[in-house]
Amino acid sequence: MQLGQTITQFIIEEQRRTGGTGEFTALLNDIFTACKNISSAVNKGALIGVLGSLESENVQGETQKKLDVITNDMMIKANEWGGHLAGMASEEMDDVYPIPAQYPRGKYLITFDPLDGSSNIDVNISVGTIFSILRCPEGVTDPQAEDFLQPGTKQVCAGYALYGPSTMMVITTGHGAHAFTLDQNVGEFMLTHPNLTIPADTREFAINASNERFWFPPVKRYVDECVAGKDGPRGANFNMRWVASMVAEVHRILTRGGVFMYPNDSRDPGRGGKLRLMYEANPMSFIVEQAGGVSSTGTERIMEVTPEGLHQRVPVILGSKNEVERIVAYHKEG
Ligand code: P6P
Repeated sequence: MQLGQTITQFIIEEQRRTGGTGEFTALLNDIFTACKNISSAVNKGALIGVLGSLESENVQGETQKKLDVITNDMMIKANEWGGHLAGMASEEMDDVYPIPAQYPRGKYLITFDPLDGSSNIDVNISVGTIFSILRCPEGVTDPQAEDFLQPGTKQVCAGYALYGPSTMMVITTGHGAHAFTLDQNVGEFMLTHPNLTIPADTREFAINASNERFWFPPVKRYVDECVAGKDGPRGANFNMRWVASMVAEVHRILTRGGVFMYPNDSRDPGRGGKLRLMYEANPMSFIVEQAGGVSSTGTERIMEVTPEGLHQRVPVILGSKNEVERIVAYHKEG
């Protein structure tokens, strides 16, 4: 591992260390290519007429942005032909995407959110692509939804691309979390932030405060104590952030610490919050844990949740270890 090395060199060194066949490396390279293409489209925005919304809704019932569909297609086109995947699943597709018959199939599955935070795209705020790689179950050549329903602990890789002032790629394969910055002139991600580490303590939290009237007591207690500042029970002042783009929030937390919360609330307790387990919560949890953080639903480790559906939602409380553990303790107290 060497500052300034390319992401391809980094993953090949990883392959040599783990005795890989090269199939995983090739899959990752196809994903990186897709994200570079998405970065280019997002960066051009209005110049190429990709902003704005469509008439359509996705399976979540959310109005689709043009770029939601365009970036989903980019992920499909970059990854369907390589022969490394047996199937794909996306926030933007109701069901599993089978690898077309003209292409060979491989031993991996991918779930992804092609453009997380896309409600921000028309106002030029950072968005991102989140992905998670699982092994296809032994002997399965035509994977169905249930073959994807593996707990987060089964992920072999998780990552996100952040399309911000810089385009960055953050990945983990279970040996730490590492960040790479896209050199637009060279067209390569270069290692700039090896071994990301989330400080165990923080004075910064992220939550959509407009939902306060719906929060359950443990979350309300935590936020009230933070807002009470140095004269309150925490004896310290806190800062709040809310970008409405999970990738941007998680990247900030990986960089300087913090807590991100999208909890379950009284609007629809059975729904389990807003964020999706398979292609938002699990990949981000893998990365956060590999950086020394904690990621919980409030009552259980997110990566140990047994999935029940491709688009299942879970409450998400992740970030600085000591703060997330405090919120989990408040959930235990009720
Ligand atoms: P709200 C984006 O739509 C997203 O899925 C996450 O990236 C983000 O953290 C959250 O939803 C924002 O939700 O309710 O504040 O718009």
